Amino acid sequence: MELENDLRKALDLRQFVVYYQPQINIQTGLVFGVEALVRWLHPERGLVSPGQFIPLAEETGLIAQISEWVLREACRQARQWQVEKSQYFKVSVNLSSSQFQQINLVDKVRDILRETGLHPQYLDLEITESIAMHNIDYVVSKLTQLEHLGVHISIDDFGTGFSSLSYLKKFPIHTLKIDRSFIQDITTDPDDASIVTAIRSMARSLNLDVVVEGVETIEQLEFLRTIECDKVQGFYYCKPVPAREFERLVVAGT
Ligand code: G
Ligand code: G
Ligand code: MN
Ligand code: NA
Repeated sequence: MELENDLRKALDLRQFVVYYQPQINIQTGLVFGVEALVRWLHPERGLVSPGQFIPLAEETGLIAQISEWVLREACRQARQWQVEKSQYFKVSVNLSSSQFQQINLVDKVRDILRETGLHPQYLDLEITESIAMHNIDYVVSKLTQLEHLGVHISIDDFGTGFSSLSYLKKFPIHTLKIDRSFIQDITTDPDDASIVTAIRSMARSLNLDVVVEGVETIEQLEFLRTIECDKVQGFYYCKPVPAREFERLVVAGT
């Protein structure tokens, strides 16, 4: 209850901050994208993870405003890196399930792109399989409208949703983000290795990109290299960091 009251005031008090985690192409060694991950800087509790407050925001209906703020802030920052640093990263923003259900989602995205000056090809929207499975016809129509805007769509946490794979040919999506639970033991568990190899191969024949999440060790990275999973994200390279630190670590070094 107390947390709920605090959450209501958090936007006005500017307590949210977006962290960024680089996505690297291990073939070229270059950063091609960043995932935007929101945090709540609570005055007493410190840094509150979205895993804790997103569900509360969903319950209380505060999610719409918070999500809109994150989307705008991530687009603004990505555009600023282009203008000030000549760095053209694709920025990935997580869509919550209620955000995806919003009837004016497409208009909102269009308005924010216009307002921030970010070209749609640099925005990637991540939806989870469970969102995607909710109402197939609605999802196909929404994603098609977003695709017409020119933004990219990724399926987040891919492989954990128990969903029918038939949606992969119905939906206009570009990227599968393989869930980090498959990567954790990839060098010791032959089943995980097989699953990731199979997803890679399926994605290639469906003409989908793959990003592997949760890469933490050089051994995992070397294995991924052998199965030609070139796009990775994870603590091995960098944890999610504030924009200024991202600039120091990534932009300055490129
Ligand atoms: O970065 P972290 O591990 O704390 O993120 C925890 C979860 O919160 C992840 O599943 C992530 O996708 C989600 N998350 C992070 N930022 C956002 C956001 O802006 N919107 C939504 N809907 N989820 C987010
Ligand atoms: O659900 P989603 O994939 O959006 O969640 C992203 C979350 O994964 C972020 O909260 C981020 O902090 C976390 N994350 C990113 N890289 C790693 C990693 O290498 N290991 C672990 N354990 N978590 C990671
Ligand atoms: Mn994500
Ligand atoms: Na994920």
